[in-house]
Parts: sequence; structure tokens; C-alpha cells
Amino acid sequence: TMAGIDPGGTPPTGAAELRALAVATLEGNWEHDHTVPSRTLYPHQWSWDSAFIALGWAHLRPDRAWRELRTLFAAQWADGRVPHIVFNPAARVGSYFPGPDFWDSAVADGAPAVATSGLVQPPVHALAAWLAYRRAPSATARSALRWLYPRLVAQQRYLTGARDVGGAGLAAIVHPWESGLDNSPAWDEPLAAVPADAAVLRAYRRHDTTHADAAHRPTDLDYARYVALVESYRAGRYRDEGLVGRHPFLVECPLVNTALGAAEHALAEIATVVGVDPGGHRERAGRITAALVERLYDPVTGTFHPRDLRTGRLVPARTALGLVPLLLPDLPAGQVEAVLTEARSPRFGLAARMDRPLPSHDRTAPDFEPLRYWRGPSWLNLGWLLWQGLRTHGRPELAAGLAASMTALVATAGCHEYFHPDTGAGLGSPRFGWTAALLLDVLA
Ligand code: 9YW
Repeated sequence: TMAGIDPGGTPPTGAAELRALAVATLEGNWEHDHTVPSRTLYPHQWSWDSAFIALGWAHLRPDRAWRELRTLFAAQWADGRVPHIVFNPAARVGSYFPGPDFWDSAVADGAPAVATSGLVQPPVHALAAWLAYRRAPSATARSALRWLYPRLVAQQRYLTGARDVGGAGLAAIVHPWESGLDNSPAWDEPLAAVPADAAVLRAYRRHDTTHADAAHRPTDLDYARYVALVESYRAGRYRDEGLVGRHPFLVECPLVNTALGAAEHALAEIATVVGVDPGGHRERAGRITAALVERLYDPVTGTFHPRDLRTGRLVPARTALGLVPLLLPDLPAGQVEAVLTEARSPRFGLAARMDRPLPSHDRTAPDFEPLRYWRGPSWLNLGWLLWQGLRTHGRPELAAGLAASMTALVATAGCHEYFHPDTGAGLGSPRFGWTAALLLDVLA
């Protein structure tokens, strides 16, 4: 059992009950052609949530896995970007901020008819599609892969083309939301350069803090800067040309770029199924991994960091982002060892028997906050990414230890959005889609 999680000695919920809880969560969040991350907090479709959730559906109802991804990619822009939010026109107006009016995606050339945001999220879709196919191969799955393949390729082309602001073959993010780890300490330094004060926010009303404890969410100053960054990107009609001269936040994120490389590996597999030569994908995967090591690995700290393109420097914070490159099958042995050392250190506590859940930030850092969102709490998607990496690099004992810790979190607290990194208490939304989906994958 995990220290602090099970003080009453309650027996852990059995695998069948856990599975039933995850199934009920996904069923409850299903919304005719996609799955909402949470009924209370997030009433639309989110990009990387849908990838994780599709993998969950592959264990239950593969038809929904493919439906989920098709709905998302139907909202892909002409330039190949997959928007991080696809708005559900049937959702209650004003139920989420920033909503469709704020994004105003119609200002962009090549935006789809449906309202979306103009940002992206980590491109984990090709990997999810490949794993979903492997889990439930069928004629339907093959035709879904055939439909998805050119769209996944276009997504890669966008990220390695228009978004290669640094010119080294990696994608730059233009907003912390694009990393998926909104208020990670990784973004504090580059965000501090974004001109905004809390007054910007007075023109808007946040909704997240009416559904979740404000102390567990990003601060108002964070939100003021998030809004200012969207306003900057939107003012340029979400175009990427000339970003260096006009946009105040440009960062190469280890998670986004790991997903980018993992996507090329997955596309090589998918290409074989759909009857296309996989060679180009393997070559591009190799180039992305090499660029990631070259640009985001710091031999002094022995971990990966974001690179701030405005200053040219690596961001010093050691967050869970630094562990994610383990997902890359072609990560060189030296970096594999370094990531394992970092993960097993007291900062993250990975072990064959974990006494506490994997945190999202270095738990020895002065800015570690156990309750605040991506600044400390434990998230199942980060655990899942590391779990995949451990299995890819032949560390089954550590993978099993991490899986047991992830399972214990849900067994004790339910399918929460995130968890207290010491006690395992559930935080944020109580019925969260990717927690349920990834638990199903880990239990399988
Ligand atoms: C928000 C939906 C999204 C996730 C992000 C997470 C959060 C939106 O929720 O962002 O309003 O804070 O940070 O990773 O995709 O689950």
C-alpha cells in the first residue's frame, strides 16, 4: 500500500471494480461523437485528451476510439494544425472560458467551419492511434487508420514546418497551454517576459475557479498572461510567419517534441498497415530525437529542459517534462540512463515499490506546490508516458512499480483529474476522462 493513502486499512478496490469505475467514467463523459475531459470543468473536445481517451475506448468500444479521433481531425485546419479545443456548439454558452467568441477562429485562413481554438497540444495522436489499432485490429480499424494517416502526416508537417521557429527541426510552442502543462514551473521564466497585469483579466470572467478550488488552479496573473498571449497570436490571425518579431512566448518543449518524435515512429508502423513506405518516418524520427538531445538535454543537470527561444537559454526548472523523452525508442543510452537517474532521485521517487505517487514537479524544489495543478500534483497521463518509456527501454520492474502506484491512486480516490503527490487525495474534476482511459490501458 502507499504511505498516507490508505490510513484506515481499507482493502484496495479489486481490478474488476476499478475497471467498472473507469468504464462508467468514460461512458458518462461520452458526448455523441467525442468524449469531454470532464462534465463540470471542460464541456468541449480537447486534443490530447482525445488521444488518451481513444486509447481507453480501444479497450471497450473500439468504434468510439475511431469516432473520437475522426471528430477531432475533422476540425483540423488547412495548414495541418489540430486545434487544442474543438467547441461543442451544443454546450451551454459561457460554460468555459476562453470560449469560441474569444478565440474567434474565423479570423484565420483555413480554419474549419466548426469553432476551435488556434493553439495545438502535444501530438500524441499517432501513438494513440497505433496503440489503439494494436489493441483492437479489425477492418474498421484499418480503414480508420487509412483516413487518419494523411491527416497525422499533415499535423507533423505543420509542427516541423511553420512551427520550427528555432530552425533546428523542433517545434516551438507559442503558449503554455500548448504544452498541456499550463502552469508548470517550466513556463515561469519565459512567461515573466510576457507583458500583462491582472487588469487584463477584468474584461473577462474565469469559470474554472467556480468549479474547482482556486488554490488548486493557475493564478489570476497566470491567466492574465495566457489571455495576453492568445490576443497576440490572434492579432496575427494565428499565422506563424514572423513570430520572432512579434510574439513574446516561443519555447521548445521536451514533451511536445518527444510526442513529435514518437509520432514519427508510430507513423512508420501505421504506414506499413496502410501500405505506404515507412522509411521517411523512421528517418524523421531519428532527426527529431537527435535535435531533442542536442537542444534540450543539459549534461550538467542530466535532464531535459525547455529551450526559451527568446533568450536562447534552457529553463532551469526540473519538472516532469524532463522525464518524458524516455518515450523515444531511439533515445541514446546515455540519456536513457540520465532520465532513469533523475526519475529515481528524491525529486521524482520512481521505484519498483513507490511510496508516493509520481509528482509533476521536482518535489525538492522550493516552488513545488502539492495542490496546484501542474506544479506538483500527480497526473495519470505523465505517469502513463513514463510507463510507456520504461517498457520501451526494458525496465519492467520500474514500469510495474509505477503502474501499481497509478492504480492505487484511482483505487483510493477515484478517477480524479489529478492527485495530491503525498497523500494521493483526489483533486480537480472527480470524473476525468484520461484518468479513466489510461487506467484501463495500464490494467490491461
Ligand atoms: C484549462 C482538458 C485540459 C487539458 C490540459 C489541462 C487543462 C484547460 O485541461 O487545460 O482550462 O485549464 O491543463 O492539459 O488538456 O483536460
